Amino acid sequence: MPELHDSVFAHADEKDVTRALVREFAAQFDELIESDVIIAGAGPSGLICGKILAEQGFKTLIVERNNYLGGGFWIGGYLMNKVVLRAPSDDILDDLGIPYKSVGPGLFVADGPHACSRLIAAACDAGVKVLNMTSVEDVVVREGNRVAGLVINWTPVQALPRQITCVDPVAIETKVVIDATGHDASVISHLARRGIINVPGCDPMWVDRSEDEVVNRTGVVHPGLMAIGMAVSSVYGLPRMGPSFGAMLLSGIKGAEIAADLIRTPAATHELVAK
Ligand code: 48H
Repeated sequence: MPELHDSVFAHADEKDVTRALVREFAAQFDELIESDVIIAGAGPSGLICGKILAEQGFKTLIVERNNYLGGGFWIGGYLMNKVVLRAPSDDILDDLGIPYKSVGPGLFVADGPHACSRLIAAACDAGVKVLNMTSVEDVVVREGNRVAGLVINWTPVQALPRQITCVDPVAIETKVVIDATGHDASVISHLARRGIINVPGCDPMWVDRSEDEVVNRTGVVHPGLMAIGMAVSSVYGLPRMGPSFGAMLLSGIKGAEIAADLIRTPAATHELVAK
């Protein structure tokens, strides 16, 4: 053991720490002002989608309004941190190295914290960059209302009383925006409030129907804008599935395949709108 007066750590002054923080953040943020794809929401669908796109070499940014990543994947349901999934989602758990238990024919249970942390690590390892504590405030559009980016602001700014300060947001541009914000479909709802698209919200629960439908309807909802995960249910009025997470992962994987095609052939974003 070193003596109390010996320093174990490398020497640094406060200014060095502050400079390291500011310079590294600013350099990364500068890089992310233009990306190949922005995923709004770091729940299970957004994280797995980002992982696959980053693995393919696309510059992938996830914007998440909370400090923590993982969305509803930490807590499976009813404040119980077990995640239930149906086959064939066990293949994805195997790929991610998430331990799980078989509890019935084609029915599996994993620990929420273990599953969620493995998924976050996989996305980060693949090269996904994250702006957390950052909320989507609006969309950027170009000709024909094609979505070309997001308007973002620090999440705590929303908590400031308007009479104290009004902090203008900034905008970031991209080739494809993916709404992975869950029930709220927060990005798509910015088009809905202007009457450009309809967001009916999800239908009552019916797990056996809903998961297939979410995956089937995953895709482009408007030029430049896709929906994955629970946002798909909200946009198409599909039944909800409760705390069963396989469709979130499969929807994210399908969304990544579609986004990759769109990034490679941008003209397709104008035509390929899911019916
Ligand atoms: C930045 C935002 C904003 C915003 C929201 O809810 P999530 O876990 O989303 P999915 O679709 O990956 O998974 C849904 C699943 O968790 C679930 O709720 C299920 C299966 N429900 C079934 C049922 O019947 O209820 O994650 C969405 C993420 C969260 O982390 C939000 O904080 C974030 O998006 N988010 N981020 N700007 N405006 N809005």
